[in-house]
Amino acid sequence: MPQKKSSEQNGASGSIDAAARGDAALRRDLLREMLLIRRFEERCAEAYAIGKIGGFCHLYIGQEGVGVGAISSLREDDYVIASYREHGQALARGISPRAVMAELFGRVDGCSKGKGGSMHLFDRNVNFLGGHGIVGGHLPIATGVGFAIKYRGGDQVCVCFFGEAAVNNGAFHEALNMAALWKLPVIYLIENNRYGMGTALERASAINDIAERACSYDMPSEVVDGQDVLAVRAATMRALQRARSESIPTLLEVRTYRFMGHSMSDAVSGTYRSKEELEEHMKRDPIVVLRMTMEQEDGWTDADTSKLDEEVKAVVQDAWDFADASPEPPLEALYEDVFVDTTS
Ligand SMILES: Cc1ncc(C[n+]2csc(CCOP(=O)(O)OP(=O)(O)O)c2C)c(N)n1
Repeated sequence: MPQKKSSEQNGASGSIDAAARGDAALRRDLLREMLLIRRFEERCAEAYAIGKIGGFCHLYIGQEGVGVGAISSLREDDYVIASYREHGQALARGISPRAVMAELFGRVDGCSKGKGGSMHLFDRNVNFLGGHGIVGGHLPIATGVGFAIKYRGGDQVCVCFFGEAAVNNGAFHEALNMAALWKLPVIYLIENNRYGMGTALERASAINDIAERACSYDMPSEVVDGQDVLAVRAATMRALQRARSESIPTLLEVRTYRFMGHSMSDAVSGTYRSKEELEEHMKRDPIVVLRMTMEQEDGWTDADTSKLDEEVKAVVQDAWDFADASPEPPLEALYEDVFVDTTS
């Protein structure tokens, strides 16, 4: 969905919670975005099964409220950087469904010219800085982006998405320590979906309330309900305000759940979590949670949902057709974009 221009954002100085909840039109936009991601990814699973998508592919289904909630509160000139589970964030940031699907199909019209694939979506036109496959590898990059913003005297913010398993990686400590020490405008947003592949958080982390890790860096933090897109928006807006006005970083622990397997190569529930646990979490589908609010507050109906659903399905079909018609990159493209000469 379109992000706000800086002038609009500066004018919104009222209560953050009220701004986060928005009006019926905003809530409809948020629902549309989450539905688009859901339908898009369902088609990704289908495309993977018939060999149109190859390599790794990690679906975001169940976590849509996190990316949509956080990104909807950003300005166009802010930055987003993400891990490999980033299809939803890329779409929410405004990379077109056509360019994302073509990238997944490995085609020349993809946002990374068909050479990145699922884990390496990238588009500098919307300040979407990837798509990174190394767990925690992009956290120092986010800190570097924060440094660049401050060095240039800007008031943009960099939002960095990563999974909870990344907090046990040395890069997490180094990146957050430096951001706190140098007061950099970065929001480190943990998507705590409770599992790193098949390993539960409790089996890998000495601290289970991950937000507490912010104490080590004297950094503000917040625990957020990731299944409530409006709560994610509100928490992100609070962090944005701190980052823009005081250049203070924030650690957000957003608690969510993935409804699918870790990637397309493992079963939905596997042996590491029970069917009952999965079913319990699926009761708090972020799309249903927002829809219920809209039914109560906006007079939203099932017919409205069906109409929106048909609309986004058509967008996804168009993306599929576009991707399918796009050619594969030529062999010579292997040697392009490998090295950028910044000296000339
Ligand atoms: C440095 C590094 N170690 C191991 C891996 C293999 N690996 C890929 S995904 C993953 C789990 C990461 O879980 P989390 O960070 O919680 O993100 P989620 O998959 O839940 O979104 C691991 C260990 C990797 N990609 N990079």
